[in-house]
Amino acid sequence: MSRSQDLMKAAERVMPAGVNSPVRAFRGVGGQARFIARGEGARITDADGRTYLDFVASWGPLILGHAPAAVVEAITETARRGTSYGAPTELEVRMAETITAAYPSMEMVRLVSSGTEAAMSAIRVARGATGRDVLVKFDGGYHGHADSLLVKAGSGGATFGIPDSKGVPAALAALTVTLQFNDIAGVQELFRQRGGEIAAVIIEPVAGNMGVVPPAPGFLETLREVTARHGALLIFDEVITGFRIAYGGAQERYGVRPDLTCLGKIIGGGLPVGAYGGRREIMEHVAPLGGVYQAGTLSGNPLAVSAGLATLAALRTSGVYERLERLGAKAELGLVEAARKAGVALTVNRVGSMMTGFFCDGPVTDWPSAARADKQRYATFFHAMLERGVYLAPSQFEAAFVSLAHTDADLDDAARAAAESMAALTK
Ligand code: KE4
Repeated sequence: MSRSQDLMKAAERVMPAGVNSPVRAFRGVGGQARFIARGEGARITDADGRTYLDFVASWGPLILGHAPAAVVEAITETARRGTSYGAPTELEVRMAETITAAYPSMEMVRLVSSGTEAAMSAIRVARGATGRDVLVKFDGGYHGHADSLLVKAGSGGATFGIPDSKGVPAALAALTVTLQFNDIAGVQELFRQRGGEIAAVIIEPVAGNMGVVPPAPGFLETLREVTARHGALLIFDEVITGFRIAYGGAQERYGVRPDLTCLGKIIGGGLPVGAYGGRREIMEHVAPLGGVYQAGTLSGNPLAVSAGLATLAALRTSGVYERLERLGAKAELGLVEAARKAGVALTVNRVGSMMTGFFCDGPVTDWPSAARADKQRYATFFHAMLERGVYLAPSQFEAAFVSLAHTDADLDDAARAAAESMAALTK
């Protein structure tokens, strides 16, 4: 019996499936979830002392890798002065100034403690500011687990085939309309029919929760034009893409300016931070300025903000995004070559340092095409890589992340493991 197995037996007695977030339980790929004891740079070590090259990066936050010295130092220094006050601190001002400087569309921002809170709050502000109720999202899009967003949701919703969660009142779910990602005609038709009812469209500008799916040329621009024309707000959920695919996120990379933006993950550097923000006249609806209520005991927590500020400072070093692009391209090539040599059907979608290899033929441009991927084959590949010391997301419908801690030698090792694992698929 391994230590992870022992721990999972104890965990299952006191936590649902022994985990605090569903995807960690390995139910999407089967087998024994690894309990992780420590992380260092590009690697994690499990409770049995086995070390893995990590491409999950805590689902995106760890763009610098595990336990970077600057982040550990920032947390330690801040903790020595106290951990939380429930009162404003200078650190929050610096974080808000850093975010609004990097995201010109965010004239004002509110810090919260998770991406879920950011998306939930952004929707409430959009409904409060427009006086409308209908929300539009995309099949396979995941924006956290707020009720209105657990409709045709991606990530765990897609992995476990529960895109529409139990416990969400039908009356509330009916206010969420879903479209297919990249379906420009579908967006135009819906707005032709119901434009006046729609408070907001929320989108991951690069989808990361059906696996990685980039926006088709013109898709984001059309969303921007159609929502503006009908008085609906455009919300970019950049919880994954923010500070990941460019310092200024997807809105910098694609040059499309949303009305509201959600951030998370990287801005906390591995500690709990989320944020939402946008044009001043929209954010002035937020309490205590306006009538849209949102609050949080640990919002803007000094420790978490310190970790985030240290992370964002490191991302302002010149050459960082060129390195992430080069490493991402190298990782993609390793995967593509491994599949080609083994004669395995694989479609790799990549934007910068986030990518997904779908085990299917043909392009993956939306949820229906992503859902064609062979989940069993992904699970077999996942375990073959795990045995070879490479830790991928335990779900076909998630992103793999390269960090600044990954080296060329690490990616050569990962490519070798992929070549062996792909070959094993066809034996
Ligand atoms: P959190 O509440 O998990 O911090 O953020 C929710 C969220 C919002 N928006 C996007 C685009 C997201 O990807 C997420 C969370 N992502 C998942 C994995 N893709 C977190 C991992 C998990 O659920 O355990």
